[in-house]
Amino acid sequence: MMRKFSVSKQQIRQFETDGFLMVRDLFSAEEMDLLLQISKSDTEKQDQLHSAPDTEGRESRLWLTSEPREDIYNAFARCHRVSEAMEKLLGHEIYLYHYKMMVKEAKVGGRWEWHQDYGYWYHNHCLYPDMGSVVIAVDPATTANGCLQVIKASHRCGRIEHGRFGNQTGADPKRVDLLLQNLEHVYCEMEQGDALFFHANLLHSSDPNQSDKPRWLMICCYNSRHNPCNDLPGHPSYRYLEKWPDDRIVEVGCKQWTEMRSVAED
Ligand SMILES: O=C(O)CCC(=O)C(=O)O
Repeated sequence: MMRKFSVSKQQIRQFETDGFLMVRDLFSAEEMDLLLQISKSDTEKQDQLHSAPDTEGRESRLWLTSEPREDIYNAFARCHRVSEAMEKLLGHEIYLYHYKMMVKEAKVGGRWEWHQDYGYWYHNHCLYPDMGSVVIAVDPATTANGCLQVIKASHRCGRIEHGRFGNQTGADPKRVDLLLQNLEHVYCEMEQGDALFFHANLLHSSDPNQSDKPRWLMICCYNSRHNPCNDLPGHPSYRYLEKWPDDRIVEVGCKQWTEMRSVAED
């Protein structure tokens, strides 16, 4: 059965207070099976994977794009369940900034330093932190395989200084320590199909994957229309977001999966 979701006033208040909102079971098993099968067999995207090694040289890998295409990734990023919820949570008209796959393979997947996404995006000349992301669990994410961690309500502290750690950008560790002494540290364990909406100033990180299970997360990021920024590949300035009906996920996903299989059999 196709899911519907409309964010409630209480959930909007919770997002404003905490800087994040977990929505369990936002996507059905059928939708998640398609995303998992397609993304894990997608040789074109695998070729685009690049690495942002952590300070110990472990592999934190990702592909990232803002390309509008008739594919399952766009169907997730544009579907009403996500795009309308994000618009209500941020309180502004939004557009798709990019979508990406965060790949942490079993045993070798690296850590992500504590950071605010706005710590990165500020340098793209985004004027305001009126931006947000949704994390979609492609694999179950647990403390063992390096689920996302957040510092609750840290989005209200404003932008924190960021520096370089390995090949990553990370928030000032002294300020992170101070925040961890005062605010709640939350491990966001997720089942396949759960979704986590979070604000661009929320501090988040993740541990290396030392388990024998992969941890893939799809993350879709949005900017507000009123927020000017550089027009960069993968980080574009405003372009109208075409929202897709929720049932396009299965429709587009089945078509893409059939095409991928027929190419593989040729
Ligand atoms: O994949 C992860 O664990 C971290 C992702 C992240 O921090 C980000 O995309 O900003």
